Amino acid sequence: MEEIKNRPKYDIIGDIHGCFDELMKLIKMLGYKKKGKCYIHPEGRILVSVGDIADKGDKNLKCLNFWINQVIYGNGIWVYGNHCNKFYKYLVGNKITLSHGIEKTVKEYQDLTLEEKKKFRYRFFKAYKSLEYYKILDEGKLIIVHGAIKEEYIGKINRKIKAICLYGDTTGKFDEFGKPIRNDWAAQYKGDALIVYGHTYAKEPVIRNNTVDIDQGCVYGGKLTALRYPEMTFKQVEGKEYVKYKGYICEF
Ligand SMILES: [Mn+2]
Repeated sequence: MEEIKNRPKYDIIGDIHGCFDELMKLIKMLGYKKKGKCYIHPEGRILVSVGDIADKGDKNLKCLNFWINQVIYGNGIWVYGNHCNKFYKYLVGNKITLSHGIEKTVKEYQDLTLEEKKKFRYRFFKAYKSLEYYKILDEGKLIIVHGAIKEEYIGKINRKIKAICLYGDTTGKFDEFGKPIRNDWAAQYKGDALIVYGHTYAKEPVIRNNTVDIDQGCVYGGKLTALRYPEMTFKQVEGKEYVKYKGYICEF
């Protein structure tokens, strides 16, 4: 017990995708309280997001604003997700396809006044530019990533690593739903660091070879999961079905 007491403690949240009500319910359940602009925990626990904070749900900007505050005011960790990255591209003026839920986030953003847009963009960039593709925590014992990472990539960064972090270990092939087919990287992982990731919708958290998938498809009527580290316990809330899931639900 003494060992756990002195270690940093994190509450790592799975893919939120605009499910603000569920997020609030979960963080209150975890014991976080609002102080100033962000939420803090009386025991000094830190909130962590595996990315994909917006798109598909009904309160996308609220979710982004929540994490922007957590990051800017120094009480949160968030790693890049593919959806976060797409919205960043939109905000800097790149041409993107308005599908897969981002059209909802863009609509919310477009409904802001000019002044609000300017303020939001400034805050988003400020937070976003401070983020990383994967985050090494607890002296290398814990890695947070959105899609996937391989043991030999930890501590390095290049184009290929960025892509695997955002999109998972994709094969370049697509299934009949049009979703990229991914390699089962977690099945091959042999590292000592615990890797906590999202991006792959599974009914319940999947624990394999020191990896944990905490994307339980909240926005598809699944659950929003928090993994408490280092205790390795889960807290979950039920999600509403904001959008129908088309594809295979990962089952192990
Ligand atoms: Mn994703």
